[in-house]
Formats: sequence, structure tokens, C-alpha cells
Amino acid sequence: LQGGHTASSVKGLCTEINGFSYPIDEWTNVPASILASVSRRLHVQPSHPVSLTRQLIESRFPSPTYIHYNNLSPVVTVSQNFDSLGFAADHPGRSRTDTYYINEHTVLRTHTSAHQADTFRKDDSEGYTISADVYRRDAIDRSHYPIFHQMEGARMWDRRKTPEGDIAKTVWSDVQRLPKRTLRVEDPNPTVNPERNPLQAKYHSIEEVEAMAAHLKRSLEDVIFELFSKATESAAAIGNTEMPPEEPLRVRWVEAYFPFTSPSWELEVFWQGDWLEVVGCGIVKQDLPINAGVPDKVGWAFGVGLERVAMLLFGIPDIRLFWSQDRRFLEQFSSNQPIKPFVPFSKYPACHKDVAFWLRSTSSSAGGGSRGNSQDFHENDIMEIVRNVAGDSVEDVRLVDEFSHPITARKSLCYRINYRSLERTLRNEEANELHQMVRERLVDQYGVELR
Ligand code: FA5
Ligand code: MG
Repeated sequence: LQGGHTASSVKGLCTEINGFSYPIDEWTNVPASILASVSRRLHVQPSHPVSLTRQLIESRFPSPTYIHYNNLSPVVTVSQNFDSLGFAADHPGRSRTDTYYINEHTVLRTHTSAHQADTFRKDDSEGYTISADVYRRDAIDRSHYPIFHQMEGARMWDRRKTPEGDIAKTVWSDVQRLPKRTLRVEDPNPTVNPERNPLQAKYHSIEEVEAMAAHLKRSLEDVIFELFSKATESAAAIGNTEMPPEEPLRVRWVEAYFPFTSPSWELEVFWQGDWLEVVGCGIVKQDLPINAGVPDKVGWAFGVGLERVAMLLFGIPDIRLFWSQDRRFLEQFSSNQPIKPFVPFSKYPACHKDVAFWLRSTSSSAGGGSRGNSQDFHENDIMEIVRNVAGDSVEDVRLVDEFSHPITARKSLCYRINYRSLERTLRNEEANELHQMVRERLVDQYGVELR
């Protein structure tokens, strides 16, 4: 498997992570390849682009108002990751096909929001950011990786510290102190929508939520301006003039849903011809501060994908590159120089190989979900096998064919695996060997019948 030295390993009936030992059980699904990367912590590696991006965003949330946390352990309880945030018991994010379980009660966090409740409880500051590695069983392609980095941010106001407990006026005066940037902002929806984006009327007045929403939106627009005006300069420097620097940057606010905020939004940025979702955010559901023993605090929270921003900022074309230890990658970034666009090293040849198979027939798969979601096979399962066998030597895995036998109703899937290293040319025998191993594991682990 990838990664020679590691701080973590699966040993006997326990998993060791950063010196702590966790008993395994029938929920355990964290492979050694993931454990081997837990110690990498790209968000705090000096001069790494994920770390530089973190620092740029943190600089827009200055102390003493905001405290910056960068060292929280990735091992959290199911309760921290899901229950404390109000995720329903049957939320798909909880399933073993989507989340890495260390055991029944313990997971690798799937988002930095896992620390919201604890931070509200412990932290007496007005705001914070939390940057960290997060883990998701997910598809394989150029913008998805099973480990990525998020930054969570929050700003809270305390009713006990404001006259008559009404924080609207205080928040508006804080809004006035935020920088006002020249962005073209599209924000067509009212702040609340009774069905899709409701006010938490039991806890907040509409005036308070209008004020907090303005503070949230203005704060994030400031971050986007800071980052993307730098990225624009950087793109112009390499002659990429698809977005001329003199045009104001376009952003738009879109209604969203998260179990732990209401109302909620996503912020999208118009970047080189496309609208890109970069941030999810909203007004914190009051259950969180109430359950954390700080019922008088109200405020907003956001979560941003750091790789997604870094890819735009530095023009990095493939998310696997962040994990590269190749000097041709690492030496292009430095905290002492302005944002400089990444110069890709030569692209090595791709090698496509298909694997087609019949799923084991189960009564539940007849007429069941799409994309191979029968009871004993999920698309993320083949993604995981490919990752464990071939690591970063695979660029993407795509479903290219799917059909059900007209009489037996058995389902057939065909996936195309694109073998391509970022660092060297793969020999054909190497790719064949990897592919053979993927085929064998599909049979061994999921009982499929190869075609
Ligand atoms: C969340 O994770 C919420 N916790 C964000 C949030 C925080 C909302 C606080 C409200 C309040 P989401 O699953 O959309 O939301 O992920 C946030 C960002 O992570 C996405 O916008 C995207 O930039 C990034 N992201 C998601 N999956 C991947 C992946 N597999 N690889 C790389 N980046 C990803
Ligand atoms: Mg999202």
C-alpha cells in the first residue's frame, strides 16, 4: 500500500491513530491506505498550497474576535459528527458506504462541523475558525479525494451582553465595520422562506436574522474578494484572460439545506465560465448552543473546502497533486512569495481499462436504487477497492454501462478505470497487474461475477 512510514496502522483487533488505540468491530471500514495519510496534515505544512489558502482565509477573520484552531483530532464520536448536529437517524451520510467508521461509535470526521458543539461549549471568544482534514468515502475523479480539508468558521453574539437581549442593533453596528468590497453580488431570495429556508421563530426575531445574515454574507464576500482578486492577478500573469481583472467578480447566494443551520445558503463564484459552489453556511440552529449549555449565544457558521479554493487560486488541475511529495510540485509554493500559478509538469499517458460484472442477485436489488446500490454493493465500494489497490495511480473511475437482464433481473455494471500517475509513466504490465487485482477483490469482497 502507499505510504512507507506511518503513525497509524491496523494492529490485531485495534486500530492505532496518533498513538491512541481503538477497538475494531463489525462497523470498522477504514483501510490502511487512509490511516497512512492521517499524519500528513496538509493544512499545517509550511508552504503547502492547502496551508497557504488556510492562512489567507484566516487573515480575514482576525484575532482577538476570532480564535484559529488547527490541531483538533480527526477521530470523533458518531455523536459529535452527526447527533450533535441534528442529523436524522436515517441520514445517508451516516452509512458505512459514505463514512469511515473506526468502530460503531467512532468515525473519522466527515466535516469540521463535528467540532461545533464542543467549541460553542468551551470557547468563550466571539468567533473561531477550525481547519482540519476530513474523510469521506466518495467517487474518484479530479476534484474528489477521500481526504480533503475544510475550514469551519463561526461568529456568535451573546444576548446577556446586549441591552434587553436584542442583538440586532449590535450586529448591525458590527456589519458597518466590515470592509465593503466591489463584487457583483446576486442575492435574489428573501432572507427567509417559510418552507425552504425558515426562520427559527421560537428563538430569533426576523430583525436579528436579517442582521446576522448581512454580517455572514458581507464577511464571506470579503474573503472571496481577497482570494479571487489574487487568483485573477495570478491567472492574468500566465496570460489566462478569461476573466479580465477589470471586471468585478461575480458571486451569488443560493438557498441551501443543512441539518444544523436555518436559514442556510451556499455561495457560488463565477470562475472561468462556470458557477462554482465554494461555501456552505447559515444561521446556527439554536439547539446547538442550548445543548452546549450556552443558550444565550446566537450566530452564524460556514464551511469551506480548502482544496477547492486552492485549485482555483493556484490553478491546480487535479486534487491528487496536493498529496504529491514530488519536489516539482512542492517547490512551486512558498509563504514568502505572492500567489503564483502552478506550472503543470508533463502529463503522463493515460491507460483505460474496463471491468464488467454481474452483481450478486439479492431480492432487495430488484427494482432497487441506481448506480449499483443494491444491499451488498455500492458504487463507493469499487472506488475503495481501486484506491486500496492503485492509490494515486488512478485518475478517475466512471460507470460506463449498466443494464438489467430482462428475465433474471440481474444487474450488470461496467466501470472504466483510468490509470494515470501524476509523476511518471505507468508501464502497461503494471496497469494490468493493478487491474487484475481490482477484479479479484471485486469477486472476493462482493461476490460479483466477472463478465
Ligand atoms: C459541509 O460539509 C458542511 N459541514 C458545511 C457547513 C458548515 C454548512 C457550517 C453550514 C454551516 P458540504 O458537504 O457541502 O458541507 O462540504 C463543504 C465543501 O467541502 C464543499 O463546498 C466542497 O468545497 C468540499 N468538498 C465536499 N466533498 C469533497 C471531496 N470529496 N473532495 C474535496 N472537496 C470536497
Ligand atoms: Mg455541498
